[in-house]
This record gives sequence, C-alpha cells and structure tokens, in this order.
Amino acid sequence: MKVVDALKDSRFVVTRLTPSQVGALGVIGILGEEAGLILNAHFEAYSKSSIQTLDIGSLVAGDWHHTIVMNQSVSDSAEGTVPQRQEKSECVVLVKTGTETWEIHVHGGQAVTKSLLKTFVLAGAAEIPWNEWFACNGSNYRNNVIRDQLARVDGFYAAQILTRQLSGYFQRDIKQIQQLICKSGKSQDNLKKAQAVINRLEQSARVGMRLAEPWQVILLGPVNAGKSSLLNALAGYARSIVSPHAGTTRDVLATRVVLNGWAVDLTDTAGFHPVSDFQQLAPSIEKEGIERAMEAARSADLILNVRALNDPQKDEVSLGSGGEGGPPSLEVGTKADLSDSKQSIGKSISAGLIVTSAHTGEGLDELVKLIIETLIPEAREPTDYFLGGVPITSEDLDVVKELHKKIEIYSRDL
Ligand SMILES: Nc1nc2c(ncn2[C@@H]2O[C@H](COP(=O)(O)OP(=O)(O)OP(=O)(O)O)[C@@H](O)[C@H]2O)c(=O)[nH]1
Ligand SMILES: [Mg+2]
Repeated sequence: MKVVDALKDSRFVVTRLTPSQVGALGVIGILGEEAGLILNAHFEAYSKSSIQTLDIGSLVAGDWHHTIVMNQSVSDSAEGTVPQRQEKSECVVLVKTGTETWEIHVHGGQAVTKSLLKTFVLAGAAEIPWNEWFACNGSNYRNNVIRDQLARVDGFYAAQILTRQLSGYFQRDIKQIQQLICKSGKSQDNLKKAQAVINRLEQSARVGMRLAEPWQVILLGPVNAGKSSLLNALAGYARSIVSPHAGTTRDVLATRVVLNGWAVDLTDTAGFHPVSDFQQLAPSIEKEGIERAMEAARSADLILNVRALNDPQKDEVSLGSGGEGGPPSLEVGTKADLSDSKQSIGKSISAGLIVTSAHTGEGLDELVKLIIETLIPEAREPTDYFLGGVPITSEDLDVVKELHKKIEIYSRDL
C-alpha cells in the first residue's frame, strides 16, 4: 500500500526502518497528524518537556510506557480472573524529522520494536514496508535505489561505496566538475582537475553498476581434483560434498562468500573425465552435470581451473579459459600436502599455478588475493576509485557521459 493510500484509509502510517533481525538499534518511523496523540499517551521525556515544543530535527530521550495485559486466556476469564494490566517502560529516543513525521529509536531487540509497532497499529496506523516509506517520504529515486541495494549487498566494500553515495559523494563530484568547467577564466589547471574526477568516475562505474550482483567464480577441473574441498576451505565450512570417489559432485552448486571484503558466488561443478571416458558416458546425470558446468562457466566472471598436483595431466574434456572473449582464468594446483605432490610443486609454480592445500590451508590467502585482483583490478592498492563518487544507476552514467562531452568541448576551446 502506498503511503498516500494508507493515509487516506487510516489516520497515520508506521514502519520499521531497521532490518527485522536483532541489531544494536531498532528505528520506527511514524507519519501522520494523529501520531502526536499516541506519542503523548506513551512517551514521557526525562526533561518533562512537551513533545509539542520540539523543533524539526531535534531529539529527546525518555521513557516509552507499554501496557502489557496479563491473565488474558479464555479459561482464566471463565474462572472469573480479572485481566491485569502491567506497565513496563523502555528507554527510547524520539526524533522529530518533519512537521508530521517522527522516528523512535529503541534498543535492537525484536520484542520492543514489535510491541511499539503493535501499539501504533492498534491505534489505527497502517504498517507499510520501509522502502515504501522512503519512496513516498521526500527521498529521491537514486537514494531509494541505494537504500534498496544496501539492504541486499554482502561485503564491506559494496556497503561502504553505497553509504558514501547516500551521503552525496557522487553529486559532490559532479558539482565540482561543473564548477571547474563553468568558470569564465578557462585554464589548463581546471581542465586537468576536471579530467581527473571524470576519469575516476568512469573507472569506478564498472563496479558501481553491479554492486548488488556478486562476482561469479566457477571451479572447473577433472574428477577428484579437490574442487569441492577447495570451495569448502575458501568458504570456511562444508557446503559441497567431498568424497574420494570420482564424480561426487554432479551438478552446479553456488555458495556465497565474502573474500577480502567483496561478495563472491563460488560455484562448484561436476568434474571432467578423460575425453575417452566422457564419450563413453551414456546420457547420464553425470554427463548432464558436466554440460551444465560448461554453460555456467561461459557466463562466469572468473574460472578457477583446478588440478591435483599429484595427478599427471591427462587429456580431459575441459573448457580451459573460456575461449576468446570468455572469462579470465586462474590455474590452481591442489593437495600440496601430499608427499607425491612434492616433486611437481616447483615446476607448477614456475608454470604459474597457484599451489594450495585444502587440508593445511596452504596457498589459500594467495589464491583469494589473486581472485580479487583479477575480478576487480580497480581495487588494487593504491587506489582512490571507490573513495569518492561512484555511478550506481544508468542515469548516473548518462550524467557522467554528458559531462565527459562538455570537458572535451572545454579542452578544444582552450
Ligand atoms: N591430502 C589432501 N586431500 C585432498 C585435498 N583436497 C581434496 N582432497 C581429497 O581428494 C578427494 C576428492 O576431493 P573432492 O573435493 O571431492 O574432489 P572434487 O574435485 O570435488 O571431485 P568430483 O566432485 O568428483 O569432481 C577427497 O578424498 C578429498 O579428501 C587436499 O588439499 N589434500
Ligand atoms: Mg566435487
């Protein structure tokens, strides 16, 4: 229900602005003329001041009085027990955010937020989802897209970039460029500064435009190469089934992990067989699994070609690097801890193989570092690509393109 419709049907609306999980803080938004009546009835400021005198943007701490009804069951009342009401108070902070809008900040336990929401709903408020609240409450489209992504993304960097955009970093960069190229006295210095900012915006767009979409990394390789074990070691827990029998994984399985602050979907696949064996495989679940693996590999952002270091290289059915125009790939050697792997390790390292062991953890940090560097070369140190404005929407990209053209014109006229 839209806020406007909700306000027509009921006197005011209420929403939970923090996630519905337990957190450090719970925030409830209330909008509507009648909200003040409920606040007056339940809220008592420590300063004893009236909430009517609060200015927009100010806050006040106080007690929120809940009324809990005890002994309410039917059997109790049948036996003539009178329901008892118990007052319980909660420390809250009340913020006046607009002429008819308020926020109540409480501690982040589930029970308190639920109880407050219920109080408003019982008093006639319509409860609406948080994104509806922002969409209709004076927030612009871009900020709503950012908030929506913030609620969904995993990983430190995506959250950091989005939070900065919510604080106006993109608009600040755009304004800076406009000011630099609009000044009457044209100069090389202004041109260089404007070019530096537009370059940074353009370089960060590739990542900014897909923040809500985790990077897709697929593990390919022969049966028994240790793909599932490697995935489990990277994920830090057992998600894929591991066994000494060749052909254990028969389908494509994705696991969301955060590697060095970036969200990645690691996809385990059915292992490849030597070409001769593959041709003999009847149209089976296993063969279908391998075909699905190849299909998933074509749309991945990165392929990990996994081989056991103790296994002599055979002629397997393989997708390799995904071909020209296909995803990039990293070569990974597994089972470095085994004694029969030892003699091939030196040769493998010089051939560019990343030597790992899922059992001892050897090489995993290096592998994670290389995965992230390959997926997001923009994030390599030292970089300031993601510290300022980052284009998030296609409208942002249009603004950047438009400014790029203006900078070119400015440069020609210089
Ligand atoms: N010693 C040692 N054994 C490993 C290592 N990684 C995997 N293995 C063993 O190798 C066998 C195969 O491992 P999996 O992870 O199931 O291999 P896979 O590539 O997923 O196999 P399929 O699903 O059949 O294609 C299991 O017995 C694992 O315990 C490792 O780093 N060291
Ligand atoms: Mg497997």
